Amino acid sequence: MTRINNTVLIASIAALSGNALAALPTAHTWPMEHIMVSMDDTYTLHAHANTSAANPIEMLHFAGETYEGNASALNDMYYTDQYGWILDGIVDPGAGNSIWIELVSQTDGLETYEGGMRMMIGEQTFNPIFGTDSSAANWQWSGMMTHNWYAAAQLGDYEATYSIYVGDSAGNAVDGYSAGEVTLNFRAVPTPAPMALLGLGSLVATRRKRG
Ligand SMILES: [Cu+2]
Repeated sequence: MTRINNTVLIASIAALSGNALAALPTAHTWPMEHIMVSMDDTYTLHAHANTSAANPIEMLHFAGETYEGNASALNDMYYTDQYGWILDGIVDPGAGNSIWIELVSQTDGLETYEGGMRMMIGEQTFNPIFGTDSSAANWQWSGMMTHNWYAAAQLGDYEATYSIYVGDSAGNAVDGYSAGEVTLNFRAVPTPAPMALLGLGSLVATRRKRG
């Protein structure tokens, strides 16, 4: 009996992952890199990422993969969803307000699409945000861990600087709070050997850099 159950289970998983791989990008690159957003007792927001221009998040292109629906924006692009916005401690924007994140400046050619939890890629909108495709520069953050998708068509280094502020439901800054700022750094790197498809890509790339 156990044997039969296992066989059925394995067949179901194979069917599921087959569909998922055909339609949606996967969170290929690990670990998660969280942008910690906090508020101090003077109502000033802070945001911190453990990355820099010298230690950027890599954007990878996965040859042979194509994505459907809004995720097709990532087709033939170098991309990552490694960065995730997350609250650090208690952040209370006040009733009716929320945390907004607004693009201040970025390298030409960097694009952003709305993501979410990494385990729920099928639920994500992939809507263009932060000025991509003429979208608004500001984006209303739910306060839940959100891993947006960053993409670029060309190899190279990219960065984006954001203001993190308390806004009303329309995104207007609310008096009494001070904004924080953070810069995210990216590097679109050449596709490593097909091992990248097994999830070993970043390991190989790291070794090569140090070696
Ligand atoms: Cu995360």
